[in-house]
Amino acid sequence: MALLSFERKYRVRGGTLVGGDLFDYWFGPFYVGFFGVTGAFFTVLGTLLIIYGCVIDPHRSIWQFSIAPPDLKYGLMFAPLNEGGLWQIITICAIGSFVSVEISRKLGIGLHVPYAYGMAIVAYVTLVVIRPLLLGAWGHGFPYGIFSHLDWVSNVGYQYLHFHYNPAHMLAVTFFFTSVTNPKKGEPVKTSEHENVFFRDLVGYSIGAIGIHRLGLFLAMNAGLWAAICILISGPFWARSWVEWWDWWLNLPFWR
Ligand code: 07D
Repeated sequence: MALLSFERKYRVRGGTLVGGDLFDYWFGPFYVGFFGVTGAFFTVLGTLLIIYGCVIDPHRSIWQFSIAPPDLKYGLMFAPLNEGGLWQIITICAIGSFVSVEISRKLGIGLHVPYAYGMAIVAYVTLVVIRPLLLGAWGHGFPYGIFSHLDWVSNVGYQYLHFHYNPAHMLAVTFFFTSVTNPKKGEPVKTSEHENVFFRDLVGYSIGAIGIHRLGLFLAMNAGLWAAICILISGPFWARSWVEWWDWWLNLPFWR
């Protein structure tokens, strides 16, 4: 029995990417599909390994649990399980489960949904795969822990003296803040019509009901994209302080 009346329209055969009819069925409210099977496999294995990592962690507080990547000495090799190997397998499971998604094709909804979702995955993969690969060691990935990943962000930030001067970080932060609905204290969150009117008054152009959503998607996707770029360039393409990067401005010929 469909949960909602319109599910009858969507719960139809076909539209699968891999596996044809084999996994083309629903488990309660969840669509299974080939990627449902791979998704369940990686999620269960990854979660069990995270629990195992917490059990063998000498800390006994959820804030302090941490599963660290291998030491830099292991470079791009596999590390022993209790010396970062666990982090490596959890990373494989995380990526395996994050990419196990095909619901848009199945339901016939727009590909903007997976593109938007994909941007968060791009940021994560940049942090734990692409940047470590470019720097030559898995040890450049961030540790999986609540405080430990915050320490990593702080440490990596200060390696470049002042991360606020990273131009791509500036763009990412601006895009993040522009895509947040943040009414004044005591005021209710408004409808998208409010944003539409705001932009009409600001730039003299009414973008329209669909347009305001397209703008929102553009802002949100760029937030993730520039976040990925800001960390990708830190190290592989710029190894000095981000404050120094701005020297090009001081060196422009017309100041001389
Ligand atoms: C990366 C996450 C996607 C999530 C996924 C799901 C699980 C489940 C799984 C165990 C993109 C994950 C799944 C958790 C369990 C497992 C595997 C989304 C992602 C796929 N910064 N900064 C950002 C601001 C400063 C620094 C991004 C603001 C300082 C560094 C964003 C400020 C210094 C890095 C941002 C500020 C510094 C960042 C993060 C203010 C420190 C990054 C959002 C107001 C001294 C990171 C791609 C993001 C980055 C990043 C915002 C300050 C350093 C733009 C607002 C000055 C080193 N900062 N920052 O990326 O770019 O979302 O990541 O001061 O690496 Mg910053």
